Amino acid sequence: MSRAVALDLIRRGKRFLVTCHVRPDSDALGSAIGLAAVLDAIGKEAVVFSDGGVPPLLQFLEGKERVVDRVPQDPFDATFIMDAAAKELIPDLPGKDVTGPVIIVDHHAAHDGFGDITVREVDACATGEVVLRIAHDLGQNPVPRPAAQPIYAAIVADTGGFRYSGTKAVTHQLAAELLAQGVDPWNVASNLFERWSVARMSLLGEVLRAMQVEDGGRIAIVCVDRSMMSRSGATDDLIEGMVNYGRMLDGVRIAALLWQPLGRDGEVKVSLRAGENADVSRVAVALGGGGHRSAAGASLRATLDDARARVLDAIRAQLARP
Ligand SMILES: [Mn+2]
Repeated sequence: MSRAVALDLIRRGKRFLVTCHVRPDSDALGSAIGLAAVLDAIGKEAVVFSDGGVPPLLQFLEGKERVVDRVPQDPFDATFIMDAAAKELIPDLPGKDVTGPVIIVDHHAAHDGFGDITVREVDACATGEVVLRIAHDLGQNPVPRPAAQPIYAAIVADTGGFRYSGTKAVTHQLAAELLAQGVDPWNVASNLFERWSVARMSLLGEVLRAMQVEDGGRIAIVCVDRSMMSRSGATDDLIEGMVNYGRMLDGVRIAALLWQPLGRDGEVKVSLRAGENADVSRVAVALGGGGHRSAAGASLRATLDDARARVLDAIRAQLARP
């Protein structure tokens, strides 16, 4: 329904701004570049804007050259914001006189409710899949070649390489369409899941050494202090995803990773992951944060030791629920 409204705006308009949430991941920026390539193919003009440009880890995306880090000040017929479920993740944009109506394109279940039009399709495994639906509606089937690689990267990233439960038969059908366009799957997969820096690998070593299991192996918890960060030479962004290693342990129902962000004294960030049949969103809410059933987080004002005790209490309370 909202997709129909967005399609109508596309058909009637000529010039579009396409952006995504700040600190973009592959789904966010891949979807933005992919949508812009679809708009090119139907004779529209599209500018891709990313706050801070293209992050180092996303330099492999084809079409990254078109990404600008400043919004042109002349008017657009509409602005698309890809993969943005929370208001605070929206980049700073000029006024409506420049952006035109703002269209949110997303697949997250939880949504703050902002933007003039929302194309939120929660049955899609990635925002990239929503872009493919838009492309097909616009008669671009198969999707044009320049859109294929960034959309493939979006889907592979958000399904964890076709592993998460959001992976459906249609996911593989769409992947087949993209590979048939000439996308190199190993180039995308190696850029998404390998090519680690020495600092990131060293940080993983610190995380694995510091990991502790509690409650007969049902909880894995690791505290990362600043000395571990500096020993490994890692920057804070490299902590992303490290909590997953706790969940890999057989028998672990909830994994937690606690760390101290640089320059924010007294603050502890908490990342939570749930195995099957566990729910970390309620643990996060109990700690003043939020998120999804399988992935959530919170931020505490505490020492690392106190934060660890509070997190363990909240996890135990959740696991004790019937
Ligand atoms: Mn996504």
